Amino acid sequence: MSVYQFPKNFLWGGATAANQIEGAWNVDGKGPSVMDYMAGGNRTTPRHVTPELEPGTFYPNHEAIDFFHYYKEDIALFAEMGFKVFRLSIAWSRIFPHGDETEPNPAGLAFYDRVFDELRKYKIEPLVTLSHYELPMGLCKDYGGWQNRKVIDFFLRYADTVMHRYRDQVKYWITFNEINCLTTDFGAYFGGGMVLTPEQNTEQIRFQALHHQLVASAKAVKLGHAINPDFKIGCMICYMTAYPLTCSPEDVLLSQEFDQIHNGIAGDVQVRGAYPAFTERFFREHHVHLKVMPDDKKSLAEGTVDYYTFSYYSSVCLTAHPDPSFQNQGNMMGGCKNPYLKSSQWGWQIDPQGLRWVLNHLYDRYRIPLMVVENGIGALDTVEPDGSIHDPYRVEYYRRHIEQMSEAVKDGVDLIGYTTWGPIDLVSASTGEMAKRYGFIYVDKRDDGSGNGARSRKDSFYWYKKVIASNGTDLQ
Ligand code: BGP
Repeated sequence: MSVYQFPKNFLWGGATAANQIEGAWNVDGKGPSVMDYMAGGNRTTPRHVTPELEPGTFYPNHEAIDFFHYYKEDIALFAEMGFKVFRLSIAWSRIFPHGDETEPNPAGLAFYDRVFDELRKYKIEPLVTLSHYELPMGLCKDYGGWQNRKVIDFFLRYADTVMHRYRDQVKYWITFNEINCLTTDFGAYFGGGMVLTPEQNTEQIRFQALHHQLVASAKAVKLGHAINPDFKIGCMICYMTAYPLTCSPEDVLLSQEFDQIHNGIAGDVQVRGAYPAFTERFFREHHVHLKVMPDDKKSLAEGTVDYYTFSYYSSVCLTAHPDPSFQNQGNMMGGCKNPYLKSSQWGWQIDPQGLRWVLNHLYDRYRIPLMVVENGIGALDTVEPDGSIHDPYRVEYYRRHIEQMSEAVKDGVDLIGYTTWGPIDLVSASTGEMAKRYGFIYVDKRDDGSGNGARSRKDSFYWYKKVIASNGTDLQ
């Protein structure tokens, strides 16, 4: 077994999002976010958005796992595992309930005071995402979400408010979760807060919304650095890893283009401060005509990030082969199955070496510190009669990914942290299920909302504790 070399102050921890854990969706003045209008689904039935809240419909994010009331207990459990960092998001609609108010909601701000105080008690560094798929519903309904440029100013008012308020409690910030999901159909509602029919869901609309988010992100970075020069502010990319299915040059070029468009555009703009060269041709050939304001270029150039963070779960293969039997073989991102990889119960291919590939690829490209802020496996867990939960599949998934991260560190990559998704069971973003469990901590809650909410430690809880205590050297 090789010697692992994670840096001494490596940030080990876990990651969550407000809408997937907090619940209390309308408590203390909170307004609804776009996720509060999403009904539950499952692996085969997609979630759907209801135009209004329907009395008979179950909305899993309304209660989630009630972190709003359990935060002390949950943070104590994170501390018991030895967390150095906890990634959470601030629910924008807890602070600005409708989104366009001029004054924030004091009770919403006070909630995060309590959470940050609790983290500080255990010396756990908060890593705060400003926007994690949770645009206030008011901005979706009245403004059409991120396709409307006015949303930039509402976002900046919100960012300014929370960055001032928590300037001494939070050092690490992320502007937008998985900002690049707007390059896919899936991103229109999740990332863009836009309710669109399939005909309206065009690249024109989504890339315009992405442009607005990129400008908003850059301005928030500049603003944050002015509020506290010690802030570290990062971008967050859903790393869509796509290999060529064969060594045919067509397949190789196709996967390169996929990487450029889906990962490269948002990454380059946020790290390098400008759209990459390949965008121009892509926009021209895809009839995307961005409305860019005179100052946008300057704003993007002035708001480059301090570090690059990303989520990594799986990989797919792509082929230019026209035979439809090669296409869409059951992966979430589309693409083809990789014959060398196994999949999770939800069909996500498990590819630990892909993580090493991505880390090297990103560090070669950007030369700034990297953080893996989401990585994990959604799985069905069984509670034994004595209450224990044996989850060797989860331990195996993490062990293999951490081994590959350590290889990347030895390759010379400047990797500063790792937050697993999610350290505690939470509502799945794509399916709304609780059954798709990610946690080291089990939550007694089912897909229909039943359950008493009690927390318990799975086997993986003790394993991750050992990993952190040994700074990633003891993975057995
Ligand atoms: C990422 C999101 C998270 C999270 C995760 C797992 O794309 O940033 O919010 O949910 O995926 O996905 P899911 O919950 O659909 O299993």
